[in-house]
Parts: sequence; structure tokens; C-alpha cells
Amino acid sequence: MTRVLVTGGAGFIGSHTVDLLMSRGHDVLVVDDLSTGFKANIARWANDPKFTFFKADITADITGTLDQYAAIKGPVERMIHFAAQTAVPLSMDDPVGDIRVNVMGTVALLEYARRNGIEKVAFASSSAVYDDDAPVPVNEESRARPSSPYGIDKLVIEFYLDYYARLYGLKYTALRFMNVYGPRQDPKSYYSGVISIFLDRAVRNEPITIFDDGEQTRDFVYATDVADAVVKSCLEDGALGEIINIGTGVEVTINQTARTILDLAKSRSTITHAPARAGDIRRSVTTMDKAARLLAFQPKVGLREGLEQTLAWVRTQMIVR
Ligand code: UD2
Repeated sequence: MTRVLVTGGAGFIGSHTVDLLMSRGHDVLVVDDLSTGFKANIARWANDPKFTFFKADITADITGTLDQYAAIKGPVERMIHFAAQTAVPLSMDDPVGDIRVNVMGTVALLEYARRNGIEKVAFASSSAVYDDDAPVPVNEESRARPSSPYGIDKLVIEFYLDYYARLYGLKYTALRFMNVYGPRQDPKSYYSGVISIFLDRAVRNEPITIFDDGEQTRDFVYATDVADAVVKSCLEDGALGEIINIGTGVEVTINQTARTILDLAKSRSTITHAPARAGDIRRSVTTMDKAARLLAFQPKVGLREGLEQTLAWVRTQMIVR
């Protein structure tokens, strides 16, 4: 059993990763400032002796926190790094603030990792690093040319990981996520994922807005499948120094996605169209070869099943409100 630090572990994808690690008996330390994560996402583990939560910001010095944990449990052995400012539009509004959290916060963690002999780091990167004109399907060799400070941050961190690997022998795997969806994705901000927004509107029978003609495509991957890839890349010693796309390889239009959601929810929501969102890419889907070859990664949850499960969760949230 391994002691794993999960930064951003109270967030959407982070908490699914924590669930998987805990269910396999690992000792998990979550560091999260709860800026976009929720304690409710990890509440089920609160009384488990193998679970520790520290509310802390990665840009503050968390060395003391990690040392405190090490004194009680033993040193952190592996790290999964999710903590970040994840909103693309916010990164455009405040690129300096974005670097502070995403780049400087990460480099501080990498310094901790190499000074304390952390065995391996798994990093949550993004398909936002790719050129908007990348070939379809996109693969890991496609040109990286981010269209946002957020995408630049993720690419810069990949370079830092490579630097730490070469200079200090730090082991790592970076995963570039496609469009992740599932329970716990917050629909309430203007940069929320499209599926979380559509499901939220559908259960309330409120109109949904499709930008452009709706024939733009995405590769939607379910959160527990992403958690599976992350845990593999953290705990297995393969895929060293590799960058791997995590998606499904299935390209779906926004129109199809909307129709499936309205159908599953038996919703009376109407669909309205609005002009294309600035900077939206037209088609996005990944090849799966590298994830299959290096991580034996195979997504288990198809879109319809994933939408059903997410819908069930959205309904439980309506009762709570
Ligand atoms: C995703 C990531 C983003 C960044 C980017 C890189 C999510 C939530 N966002 O943005 O972080 O990595 O990829 O390219 O994964 N749409 C509608 N109606 C709505 C909302 C969205 O039609 O109410 C459309 C939108 O125009 C787009 C598609 O749905 O064509 C997906 O939008 P999104 O915001 O969920 O994700 P995306 O791919 O723009």
C-alpha cells in the first residue's frame, strides 16, 4: 500500500481519483484549498484512518503540512497533481494570477518532490495544449500550440517535469485529458463543462443553448475512467517521462449529446441556438494507441451509460438543494 498525495483531491476529477485509491487500501493525503473543490466530495472518507485532509493552497508553502503528515504516517511516496486554476476564460482575464497558481504552485511541489525523494508524479495536463488546427484525431505527436494561458501553463509544467526528470531523475507521467464529465462536475459557472450544464437544465426543464450549429465534436471521457488512468500512471512504474492523451477515441457532436441528455432525462427543455463561442474548436477527439500501449488504458463507461449515471447524481443534488 502506498502513501499518495493528491493535490486538488476535493475537486471533480481529484475526488474520483481519491475514491479509487481509498477503495484499493492506499493511504491518501489530500491537499486542497477548496476554491473550486468541495469537502462533500471527499466526506465519505473523513473518518477513515487511511485518509488525511489538509486545507491548504499550493502557492503557500505546504512543506510544513507535508512534514507534519510524514511525522505521523511516514513520508509521501507518490504524488498526483490536480490542483490548479482550471477555468480557461479566467486564465485569459488574469494570466499573471494564473501562472502564480498553476506554474509557481506546481514548481514548488516539484521542488518538494525531488528534495524528499517522491517516487513518481502523475500530472493532470490537458488537450488545451494542442494547436486548434491539430489533425483529427489528435495524437501526442501533434503540435502543441496553446490558445490560452491555461494551456500554456499546462505545457510549461510538462517542460518542468521533463527538466526535473533529466536533472534529478524524477519519475513522472503527464496525462492530457480530453473533455471529462461525470458526477460532481459543477454546472454553475459560465465555463462549466457542456454536459454538466445540459444535465442541470434538462432536469429543470429549462432551455438549453447550443452554440453554433451544434455539429462541433468532442471526445467525452467519464470521470471514473480518467481516475483509473491517473491511478495507473501514478502507481505503476511504466510510461516514465511520457505524455499520454486520455479520452475515448469516440467523436460525438454537441447536437447528439444534447439529444441523448434530453431523451434520458425525459426533459421538456427546448433547444435554442446561439452564435459560436469565440475560440471554440470545431472537432476534438484523440487516438487511443499510446494510452492502450503504455497504460493498458481502456475506457469502460460509454457515453450513454455515463450520462445515465451522471443524471442520477444530478437528481440527488436537486433533492439536497
Ligand atoms: C474544454 C475544456 C477546457 C479546455 C478546452 C481545450 C471542459 C469543461 N473544458 O473546453 O478546460 O481544456 O477544452 O480545448 O472540459 N457548448 C454549448 N452550450 C453550452 C456550453 C458549451 O453548445 O451551454 C458547446 C461549446 O460551444 C463547445 C462544446 O459545447 O463546442 C464543449 O464546450 P465545453 O465548454 O464543455 O468544453 P471545451 O471543449 O470548449
